[in-house]
Amino acid sequence: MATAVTASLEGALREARQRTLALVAPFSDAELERVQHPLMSPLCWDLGHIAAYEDLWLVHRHGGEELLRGDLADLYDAFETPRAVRGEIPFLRGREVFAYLDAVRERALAVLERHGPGDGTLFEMVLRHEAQHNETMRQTLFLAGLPGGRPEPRPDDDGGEGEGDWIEIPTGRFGLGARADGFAFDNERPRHVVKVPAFRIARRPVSNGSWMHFCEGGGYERREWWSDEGWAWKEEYDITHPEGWTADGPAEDDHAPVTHVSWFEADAFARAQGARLPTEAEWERAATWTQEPLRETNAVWEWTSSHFDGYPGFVAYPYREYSEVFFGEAYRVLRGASWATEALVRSPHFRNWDLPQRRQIFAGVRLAKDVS
Ligand code: AVJ
Ligand code: FE
Repeated sequence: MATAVTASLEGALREARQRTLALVAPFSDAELERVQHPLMSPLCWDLGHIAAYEDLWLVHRHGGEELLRGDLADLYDAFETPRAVRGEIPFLRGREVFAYLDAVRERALAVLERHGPGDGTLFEMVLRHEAQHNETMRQTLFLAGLPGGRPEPRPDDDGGEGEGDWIEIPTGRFGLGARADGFAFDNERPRHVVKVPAFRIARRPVSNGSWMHFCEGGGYERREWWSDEGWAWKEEYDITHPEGWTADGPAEDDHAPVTHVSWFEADAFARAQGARLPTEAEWERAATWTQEPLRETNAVWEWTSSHFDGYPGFVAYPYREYSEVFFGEAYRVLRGASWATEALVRSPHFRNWDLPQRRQIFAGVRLAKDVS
């Protein structure tokens, strides 16, 4: 007999799939198979990978059954088959990949009926995985200039009100990370108390208009605003504005948050304003600070100054390759969520990460400052 939990997981799985299918509906098989950008997988690789992940975690690990397509396991494993080679491999194409999605889903629902959801964690993880790949696919659509890669104009647009305002948060201790109950990714735990010195944080993310000023004020030419690594990157690739701008500037409104900037650019911009990027502890303290809420935390991912690392007492779960293999100096943490992030994935505890030169991600900047 289906319990309420089972029924709600079934509904959530159905909705996640409807969103995935709607995202790719406008495209021909050829468009789905093409490598749209060297940094990204063909869209139909993402589709097959979504199915393979669901089969692995729900049917095989949770249900104890054989994989439906064990022969495809390596090909759809992000580590065995890195993005750079995904254009050349014999992944499923055309209607085969949609049939694979359907067949795995049927097996997953049968497992749910037979075994129940367990503590629900693997189902919650698989749901979020599909949603996260929707955002990855939107990054591909953005880079390719295809529909679905840019936000819709916002009806509740407030004209950028409050840009330039700072919120001051006094020195204090707070619990960083997700509580022990409910779903969270391994890297959000354990929750632990940290002391955060007083700081200021901008009420809103930096807008396109402010970034335009930065460009016009020689932002990309003033050596003193850039880190050594950032300057070398900018010179090598001749970067003069955010990804996706034309010679006339941004495609979206002036007061919309600037998007598709690298960590290097975010860091230089902050220095040019006499400010800095927030640490992730500052970001989470501000995002959970009830006295004065941050605005626009769901518009762009926000770069922080923090490297991606495990919290004290970190335990990898359910697999090392979700987070642990990325820990260290190479990656920077982004917080918040973007317009392309499903509600399910949005959380003040969620930690995203990417390399400092990356601009495919829907990333912008929120400034911070010391309290002097
Ligand atoms: C958390 C967004 C960095 O896309 O690499 C997807 C999410 N993990 N499949 C990524 C993820 C495995 C991950 N990010
Ligand atoms: Fe994945």
